[in-house]
Amino acid sequence: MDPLKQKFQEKALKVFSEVRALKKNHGDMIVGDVKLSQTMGGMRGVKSMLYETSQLDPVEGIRFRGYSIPEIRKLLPTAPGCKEPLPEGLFWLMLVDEIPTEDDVRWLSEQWKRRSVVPDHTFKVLNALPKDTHPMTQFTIAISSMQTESVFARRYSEGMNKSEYWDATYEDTMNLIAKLPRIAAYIYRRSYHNGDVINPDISLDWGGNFAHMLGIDKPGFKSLMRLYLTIHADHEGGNASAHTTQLVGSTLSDVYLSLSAGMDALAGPLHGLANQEVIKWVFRMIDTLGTRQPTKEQIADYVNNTLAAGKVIPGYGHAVLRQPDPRFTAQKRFAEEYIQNSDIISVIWKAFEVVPPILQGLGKVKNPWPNVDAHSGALLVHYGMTEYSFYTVLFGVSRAMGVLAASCWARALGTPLERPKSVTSEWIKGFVAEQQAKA
Ligand code: CMX
Repeated sequence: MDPLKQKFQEKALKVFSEVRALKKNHGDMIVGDVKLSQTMGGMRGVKSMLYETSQLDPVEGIRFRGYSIPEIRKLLPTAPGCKEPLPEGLFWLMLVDEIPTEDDVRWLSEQWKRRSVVPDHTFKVLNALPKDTHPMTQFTIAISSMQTESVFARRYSEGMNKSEYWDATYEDTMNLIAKLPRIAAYIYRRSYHNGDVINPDISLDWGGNFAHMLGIDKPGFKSLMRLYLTIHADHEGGNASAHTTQLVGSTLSDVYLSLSAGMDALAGPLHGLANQEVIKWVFRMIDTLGTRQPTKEQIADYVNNTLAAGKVIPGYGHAVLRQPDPRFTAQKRFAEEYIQNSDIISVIWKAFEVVPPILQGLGKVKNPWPNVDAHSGALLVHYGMTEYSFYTVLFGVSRAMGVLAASCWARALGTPLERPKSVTSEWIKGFVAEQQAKA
């Protein structure tokens, strides 16, 4: 058994017994009341999932196995000549709850290289799609098409014992993550660079090789990709992409199917697609105002016009966070350190000053601060990747690490089929009348 799998098995067996005992001995404890506004309002704050790999605090932001973004930037191993963490290190941390050594991440990079071969039919499936198919649609179709390779599906059909589900899911997870950069880069080169595909560089790590295959050679882009792929990986379990992956996985679908579904959720404009919407919005602002260096007053007018047109300001607000997103701050720090004189980044920073008071003034927005998507596109534009329809695929490659590490845990802990209760508006009317009669 490989060393990561062995470590995972040891940890998971321990947590499995603990979780079983907690459920058996304390299963009747009340975790919280559910208000009608939560039932009707997207289930905000309802504690209804077990999800091991990360936890989100409304004020502090994300912690991966207890470590904040500034901490992982300091503690995770890096590539030679790069200060940013290797995403492999974060996957290791999320899966086995330990900061990996340099050797550990080197081993993981090697593993992912070995497992990175994409089946031929996946390229054929992609080639059959119109070139202007949205990259996220191409991405989810490519992931589903590789389900032919699922170890879990094969072993299940051969009558696998449920005690082995975690093992097959681990194999699928490792194989699938390994292949994603290849697929994503293929989609990018096919959609925007006449299908001029770049072969992998086997001397590079997972994120560095992805940057290489995208074909962006500017110094600093590999560092950006390593940071980008690390900070987008996970945001606890309730967000739409993680929750969808978990929900679909709970039916014992394999991770090819559940990740594909999770990526469909990421492709919505209120979730991951917001990263493309931000740059589209900024490009339109620049066009409309006729300047690449708008003043704060001009940006404020543009924001007010967007709101008056009944649209949201992309990249602002969050269902859980109530402070500027530390993932936004990490990207701002990166720009401060590595990038001078970028008009587009300067628009993002001015918007950071202008947008929150305007949103606050609406009196209904719970979080007026920027989220992860407010900054990411400007960094990509700076390095020459202006094709914003592709941005959510980058988010997806990263998010796969978190949701698939969590899928391994779900199988190891025997997380059951999800089946919450729904109610009709008739039921709600009756419930309200009953409560009022009692009062
Ligand atoms: N611009 C304008 N209005 C906003 C807003 C924004 N950025 N954020 C919230 N609001 C509005 C909501 O649309 C809602 O209005 P109505 O009552 O008229 O429907 C009201 O404020 C209350 O919403 P909320 O409770 O503050 O926010 P939600 O938890 O319902 O929604 C989110 C969260 C992210 C969908 C929302 O803030 C939004 O639409 N933001 C813009 C899109 C975006 O950046 N999404 C990416 C989020 C991060 C990610 O998942 O990748």
